[in-house]
Amino acid sequence: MKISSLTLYHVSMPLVAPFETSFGRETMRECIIVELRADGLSGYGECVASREPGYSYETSGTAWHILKEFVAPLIVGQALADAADFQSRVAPIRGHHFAKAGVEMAVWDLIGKREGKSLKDLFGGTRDSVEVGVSIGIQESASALTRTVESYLERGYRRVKIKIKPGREVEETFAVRKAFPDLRLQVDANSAYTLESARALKPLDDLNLLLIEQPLFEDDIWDHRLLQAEFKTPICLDESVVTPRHARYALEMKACKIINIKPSRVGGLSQAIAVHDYCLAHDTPVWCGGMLETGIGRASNLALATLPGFVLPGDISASDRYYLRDITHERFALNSDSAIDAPIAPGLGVTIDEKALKEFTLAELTIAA
Ligand code: OSB
Ligand code: MG
Repeated sequence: MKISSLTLYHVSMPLVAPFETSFGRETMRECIIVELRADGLSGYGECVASREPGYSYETSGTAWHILKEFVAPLIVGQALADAADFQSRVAPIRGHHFAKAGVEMAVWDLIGKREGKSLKDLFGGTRDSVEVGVSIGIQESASALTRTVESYLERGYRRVKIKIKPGREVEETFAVRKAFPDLRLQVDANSAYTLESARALKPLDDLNLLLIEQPLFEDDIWDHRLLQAEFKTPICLDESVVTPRHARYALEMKACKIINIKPSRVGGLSQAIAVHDYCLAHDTPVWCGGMLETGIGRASNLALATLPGFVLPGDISASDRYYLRDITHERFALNSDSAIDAPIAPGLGVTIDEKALKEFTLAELTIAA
């Protein structure tokens, strides 16, 4: 298919509630929506780079720059065969995985629409719905957190992740565990500890958590290996796994027992599938992480998580957990079994609410052949 144009929409959308992690607090969520046109079709993708470089060095500003100056010239006016072809074209651009992943998603949407197949079918997904949980940000107090957890359990979520940071972990996690002894519970530190300060996490090792996510620095697979040796609870890597190679390093080093897969972090859905395949072949459970996606990225995550290795619930909550108003007409709802149906229509299986997209757009740029 010949790419006739690429359009970028820098959007900012109000979250239903502020989301606080060890790296900051967000009340508005920024991202870049990518639209590719080819052969009379439009394909959409979501680049999850946010306003600040807190989770990753990439921001909506760096992604805009990389997409406009470097990715667009490599693909606009060119014939693209598939995602692998896209990856080989952008290979000379070092890093900037969020930027690349946003465009790769649009390529998959185009391929699916052209072939009349859903992403789930293109990927070879093996289930129609995906078990999901909810990721809860840092709250004002341990009791406020427990009340927030309870409200999500009432809404039907059966797996909860809580965000932690130094000084806001032991009391919080103990309070939630005491209130809900049988809850499938996990914690996420977003790289807030060092090997030394991670000693504070030791009491959590007795709380029967599903996993402890990314306690240490992003570039520190080795120290995670030292930490995992001291914990019976599985360590799960998020930020540290940025390529399929890093998944291999982590498993060979025994730095973790579980991997959180985010297509954005590894540079695209094709790379996410490669990490999945590697983990499946090495008996390592994976689950699909989230970046507070709009309906576009949510559809993509759901399709990915239909693959057989995604055996733990994903951070892919219902649309109403994030946005009162989304930019897709489709909204994703939680089924009674704490699962969400993967889209079945061709491509991502979602349609754009042009009016909402326009209202949330801060800047727009089209690069045409
Ligand atoms: O570390 O998993 C994370 C959101 C933004 C950045 C990083 C993370 C998260 C989440 C939210 O935990 C997951 C979701 O989309 O619900
Ligand atoms: Mg995480």
